Amino acid sequence: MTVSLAANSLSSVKLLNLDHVAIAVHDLDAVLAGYRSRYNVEPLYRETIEEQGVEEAMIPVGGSFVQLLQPLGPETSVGKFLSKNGEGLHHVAYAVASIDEALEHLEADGARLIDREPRSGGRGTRIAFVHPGDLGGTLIELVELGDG
Ligand code: CMX
Ligand code: CO
Repeated sequence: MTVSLAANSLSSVKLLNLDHVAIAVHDLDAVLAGYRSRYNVEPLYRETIEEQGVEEAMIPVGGSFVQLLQPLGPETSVGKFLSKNGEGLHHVAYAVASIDEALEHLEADGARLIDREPRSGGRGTRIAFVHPGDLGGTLIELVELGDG
């Protein structure tokens, strides 16, 4: 029975989709205009997320999004990243069925979590970050999609 419990808890934290790749930019309008003219794509959502210190645009590409992030100030996560690295790939985000179960599993597995509790993301999602020092040098965001 222990075996099937372990299998269940692992299947509930499996990555379901590449939800988005996020790119840090200085000028959201300019980069959106570039995506429009070069790649013929349009954002589906655009919103300011004070809690994350960003204005973001979500461009659908197939079953995933490109998330363009402009910082609200130099002391935000993305503002600090930009001043250190310049524009470029900031994080990858994977969809999970249950963010609470995913965080519980990651903590038990010894992951270096940035968030122990989920925060509010765009599109009514619940999100949590895993430190880039944890695995593969990549900042990872987990996303639980809302009902809408
Ligand atoms: N990708 C890869 N490595 C990164 C990174 C990133 N996005 N951001 C920082 N790092 C690395 C740095 O290069 C540095 O490495 P070294 O120690 O080898 O120099 C290390 O991580 C620490 O970096 P830092 O500049 O000191 O930055 P902080 O520790 O202050 O913050 C982080 C880094 C990841 C903890 C912070 O940005 C964070 O909490 N991020 C999560 C929240 C977030 O990014 N929100 C914006 C997106 C919102 C959304 O998607 O909706
Ligand atoms: Co993101």
